[in-house]
Amino acid sequence: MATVNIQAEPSPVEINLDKTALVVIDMQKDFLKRGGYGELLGNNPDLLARTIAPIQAVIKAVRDRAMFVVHTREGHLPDLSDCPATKLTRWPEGRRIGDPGPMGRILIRGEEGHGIIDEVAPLPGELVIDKPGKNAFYNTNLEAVLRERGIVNLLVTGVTTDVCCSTTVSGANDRGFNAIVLADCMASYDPTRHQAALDIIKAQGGIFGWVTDSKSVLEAL
Ligand code: TIU
Repeated sequence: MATVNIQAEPSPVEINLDKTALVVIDMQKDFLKRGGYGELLGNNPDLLARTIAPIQAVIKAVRDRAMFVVHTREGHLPDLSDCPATKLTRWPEGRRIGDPGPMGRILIRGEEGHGIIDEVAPLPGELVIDKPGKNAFYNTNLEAVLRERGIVNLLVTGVTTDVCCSTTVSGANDRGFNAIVLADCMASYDPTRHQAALDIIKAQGGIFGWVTDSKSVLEAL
């Protein structure tokens, strides 16, 4: 049993690495590249690029320790049968999930834009969770897989802090997982919302989890 102590806020956190997984949330071209879903929503996807190098460093360290790695992808079936009407129609026609874009149909499974960027691509044997919602626990088998493996701690990275990452952290917390967020491995399309989401996670003695960074995790590993 390898137990390590990670410097974090609001307090240091001790984790057993055998019971810890790295979660890499939605590092998809649709969010990080021009012409994807993120840009369609009015955002600058370049704001997410700063996460790539620190995530690469953490993935490498975690793989070197043979720890479990989970990647997630937000997206929908080609017939959109798993996409709520409210998620479709909130934006004008031509700028909706399923509409054609330069990387294929927006946020549709199997299209180029739905894929994970090459820099942090999953290795064979790593779990890839396809999720229809923001929260990675919603309508997926993530909870079952983590429980089967005895995972209780999640090192959480990816995009975006205030949408898919914060909802997944909240979902993890409700299910009894310790969520430890790596701030430099996570980004929002708005730095103010990034900081606000992190502040909410670590407030009130760590109401949803902990906030740390890649340097502290790499030191602990
Ligand atoms: N819009 C936004 O910031 N994010 C999303 O829609 N999905 C994820 O965060 N992955």
